[in-house]
Amino acid sequence: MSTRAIDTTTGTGGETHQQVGVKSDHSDGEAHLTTNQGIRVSDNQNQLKAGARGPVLLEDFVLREKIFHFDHERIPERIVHARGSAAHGYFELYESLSDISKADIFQRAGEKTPLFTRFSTVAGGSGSVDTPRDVRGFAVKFYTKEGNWDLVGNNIPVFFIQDAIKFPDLIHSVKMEADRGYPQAASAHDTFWDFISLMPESTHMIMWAMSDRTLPRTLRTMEGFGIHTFLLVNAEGKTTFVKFHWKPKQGLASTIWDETVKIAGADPDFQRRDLFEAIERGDFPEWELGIQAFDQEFADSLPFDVLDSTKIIPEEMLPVRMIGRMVLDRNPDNFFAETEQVAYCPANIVPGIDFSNDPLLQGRLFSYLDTQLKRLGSTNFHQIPINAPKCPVMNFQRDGHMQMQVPKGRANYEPNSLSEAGEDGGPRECPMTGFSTSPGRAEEDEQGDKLRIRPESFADHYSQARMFFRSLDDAEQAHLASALVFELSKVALEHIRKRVLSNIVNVDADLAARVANGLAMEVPEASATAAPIQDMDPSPALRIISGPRERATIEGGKFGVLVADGSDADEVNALLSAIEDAGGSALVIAPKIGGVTLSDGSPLKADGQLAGSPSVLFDAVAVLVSDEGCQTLMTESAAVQFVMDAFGHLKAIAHSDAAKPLLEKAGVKPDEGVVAPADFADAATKRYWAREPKVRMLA
Ligand code: HDE
Repeated sequence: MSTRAIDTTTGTGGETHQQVGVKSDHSDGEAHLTTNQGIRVSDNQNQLKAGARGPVLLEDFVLREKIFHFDHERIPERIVHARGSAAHGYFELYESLSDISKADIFQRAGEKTPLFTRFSTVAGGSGSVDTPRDVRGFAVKFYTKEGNWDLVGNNIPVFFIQDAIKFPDLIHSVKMEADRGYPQAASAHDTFWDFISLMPESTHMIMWAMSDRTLPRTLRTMEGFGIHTFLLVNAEGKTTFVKFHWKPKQGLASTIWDETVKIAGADPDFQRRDLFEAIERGDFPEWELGIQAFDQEFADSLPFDVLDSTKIIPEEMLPVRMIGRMVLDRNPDNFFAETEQVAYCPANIVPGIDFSNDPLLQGRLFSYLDTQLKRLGSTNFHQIPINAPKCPVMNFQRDGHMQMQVPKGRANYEPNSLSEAGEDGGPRECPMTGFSTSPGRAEEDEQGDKLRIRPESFADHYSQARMFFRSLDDAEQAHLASALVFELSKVALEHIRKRVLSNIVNVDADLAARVANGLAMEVPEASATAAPIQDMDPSPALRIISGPRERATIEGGKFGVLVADGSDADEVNALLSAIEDAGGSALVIAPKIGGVTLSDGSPLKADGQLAGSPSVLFDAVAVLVSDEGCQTLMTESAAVQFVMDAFGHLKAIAHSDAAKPLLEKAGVKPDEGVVAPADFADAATKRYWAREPKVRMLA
């Protein structure tokens, strides 16, 4: 056998260097592939061996360095919120808030502050799908002139627990079960519902979690909330309670459960892709930042405690005042360096903002710093570019793993008097402008005996759960009831199902009856309550469907236009233009990715191949086919399913006359959402909820 070496780099070396090379700034201006020590690499295809077929030599530092680095590429994923997507952007203030906060970010109308926002699911691992039924994280890092302010919230305004000490139990119960390692990214299993059934304080959050809120259509069509009550502090030291809200300019939209499940298979990265592509095409998502600001007197007038994170203040009681907007206008350059390494922490606040005594918030203040050390491996994680403040950082904290800074001077302690000797004594405290904790915090009961106790004012676990359920539109109530039936049907232990039902009886007897019926179980006795349940006024602002913020536009949406050879050229081109003119994205779906030949002989390229582009990926669809095209597609189950799902998911469907047989085969019954192509742009702004009882049995 020949032992002659083969040069596999010939002809491909240059390209390979361009693609994978670390750019090095050598004088000839070329991008040369180098080692991490800056040594140019001559061959990136072959190890150094003793003879062409011999063993590898230990002296091959190029190989050793490359494999060593690869072996260590992974870092621990976040214990919660591991799956996330992020973008850069800015916050723009509408009007000065100097009357209530001295925070620099809130002083000058029109001023922009850079930020980085990460959205996430909670329970699944970093490689899990984007669309489980799950709460979404909504974390914003504002790089203010006074340091970083992190508003680390969720897309739901309440939380499962009132006290941080229960968080590890909550998360253990929802994650994969301890012995079997499944299910991944799902709350529909015994341990989660066991824990929930034993924690009646979670009932309000459970109503939200089982509602359409946990099935956001995209990350762009969901709200965000700071959840806890925070404090704003003005220049005179006066404090005001505040709750933060993010309201999407895109409107609120969710998916239908069956659709969500199918999206998970069709495109596990559905929401990540949607956010990235929207920003890539210049369709920058926006949210308004709103506040509910109130004083102690207002807090005292409420029938619940503003320090209890299982409660909201309904917008009808205290309107949300919009104070600025967030625009996400730039995708990360590198997913790991930015989205993965970003380290949020609710303890990152700036002068003019302060914490309340919410026991959930207080517990979080410790957790995040601690977890970053585990995850990022060094106390110097704040020096990673995505975490580094955009204002000067000067102190005497020194050394540690991966120290990137080179502090100068003799003094690394404070106080010191080296400046008196003409040397640089380093930074000093700033009593006037530095962060100082608001002393009164405007709350009573601050001092007292050391107690492990839950205040009486936290005892009402059902009134707001009831208010939330009763505020929803009929269709949303039915989705919620059906979600409970679905989840509890996955709970094998009957005593757990029964205990959940007992808690639900306290929320609403009708809801409990519907869920019990869906499970073929008796409605049990209501569980004991720690406080009387109050009938609060419904809050229509909590609705998605027919609520004040329901999405009603095709702007920023994605629409699938199914074509085949022979589709009418005028009809297709007119529809594609109408969608684009209205600000939507029209995607041509065809049996083959190479495209089709239209009726006038012109070629039309496809954006997606039919089998890989089911209608769940689109906000509405059109089927524009000729008689012949229709006959062909009727023998293709993906085409029938395309239409059947669009109809079942209550989407608008535009169709050519010739497409009728395909629609009939897919079980489409004409209604106001089934339209001629010319009416599509109007029809596709919404879903057709009235169709739902005809296509689905809901609890
Ligand atoms: Fe978190 N949470 N959390 N959390 N949380 C984390 O920090 C924790 C809670 C939230 O995109 C972790 O960096 C405790 C409420 C978001 O990187 C960890 C408690 C809310 C994110 C942690 C809570 C949140 C996290 C895991 C009970 C809504 C993702 C990785 C008191 C207001 C941020 C990390 C991102 C992440 C702890 C409760 C939101 C372990 C102990 C309530 C959006 O530190």
